[in-house]
Amino acid sequence: MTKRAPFIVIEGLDRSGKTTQIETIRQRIQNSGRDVVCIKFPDRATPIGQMIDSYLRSQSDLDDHVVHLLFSANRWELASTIISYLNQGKIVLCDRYAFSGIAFSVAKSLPTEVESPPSDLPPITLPWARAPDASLPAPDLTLFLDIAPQVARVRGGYGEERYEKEDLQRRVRSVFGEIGREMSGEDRKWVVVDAGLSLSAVSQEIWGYVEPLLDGLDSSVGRLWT
Ligand code: 2DT
Repeated sequence: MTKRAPFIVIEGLDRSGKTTQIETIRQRIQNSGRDVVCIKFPDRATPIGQMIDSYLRSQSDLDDHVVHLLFSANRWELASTIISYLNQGKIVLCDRYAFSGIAFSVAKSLPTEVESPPSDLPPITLPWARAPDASLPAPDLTLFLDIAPQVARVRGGYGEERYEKEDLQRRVRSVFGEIGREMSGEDRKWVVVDAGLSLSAVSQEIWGYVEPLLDGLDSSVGRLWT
């Protein structure tokens, strides 16, 4: 059996330098002579992605459960494409995945400093949030670019979209921490990178995790949460 390519996910907080690091990894992979495809979630180009985009830009309002399921559906739209890239030997480099889905949805349900209006619907818990993504293609490596909100603030603060608020980002970071603790049992598949370091130090560290995967894997693509 010929080897298949690795599926690599980059997760990170706002202002963690995720976009820059992805571009650096893409170039280094390409320079090494391998095929690489970059994808990003949410994929705002599909019909479901357009609903998500409109929500994120506060042009529409949706219940948190509904939004969560849309983000998950948006990944399922691309699931078979991801598997086929990997089986064709194309390395898939993915900006955000199911872990962002869980972190943001659960974080929204955590208590806030400002009292929010009571809801008739239950809060979003980790098990509930994980369920719709079960059996999606599992990454072979997830790099979580961690940055403290106060360092992010020094880097220029947050943007205009719905989730780009320091209080929410703080809660998102704490849920990512919880996900990381659960995932750390899985051998080297979840790695926390200190994104507060210099760009070159961060990219060197990332490359140390990516390089060993470049020659491909014998195993077939895994499935999330199994
Ligand atoms: P970008 O700024 O990276 O475009 O993300 N998000 C993302 C979720 O709430 N759930 C998800 O499943 C995913 C993939 C993170 C836009 C925002 O969407 C959030 C930030």
